[in-house]
Amino acid sequence: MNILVLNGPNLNLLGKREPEIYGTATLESILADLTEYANSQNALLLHFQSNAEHELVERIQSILLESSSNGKPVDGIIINPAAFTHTSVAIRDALLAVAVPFIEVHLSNVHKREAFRQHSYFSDIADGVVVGLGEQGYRFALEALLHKLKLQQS
Ligand code: CA2
Repeated sequence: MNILVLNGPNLNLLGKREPEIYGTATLESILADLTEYANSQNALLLHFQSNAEHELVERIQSILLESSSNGKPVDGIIINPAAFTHTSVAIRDALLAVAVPFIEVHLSNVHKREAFRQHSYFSDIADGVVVGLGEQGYRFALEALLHKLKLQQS
């Protein structure tokens, strides 16, 4: 099983700025934990972070090409679209087009923050949403996604 983790703009700064909001873990340490857990479950973790909306759209679209060639198919997606959560119809449309199950993750509790963070272009089409649990949220999302995919396979 191949799981793609997608992270949006500024998440490359995790652990380096604003630890009071986003925690002290770096993106590298979060990915190391996810990779270890994925491997223990015989799954492969793929990761892509970008500050550019079109690059995220292109990475999602590339799943269609990978599935029809001999590339690695993606079975599930964990996405923290970051600021694009609140703005991106383009990333929403790309996820709808590939139709791969996905879980939306937010480190902070967006519902406790500014009003503009309380609308997501993803939550109504996601298989699940994890909000406000910091770095652990990615791990919970991975466990839930693998569980769901295994149930679908059996
Ligand atoms: O809570 C989340 O995970 C967010 O997706 C993070 C986004 C924010 O725009 C969303 O409303 C909620 C911001 C990511 C910025 O990441 C940084 C990490 C470290 C230092 C500065 C920014």
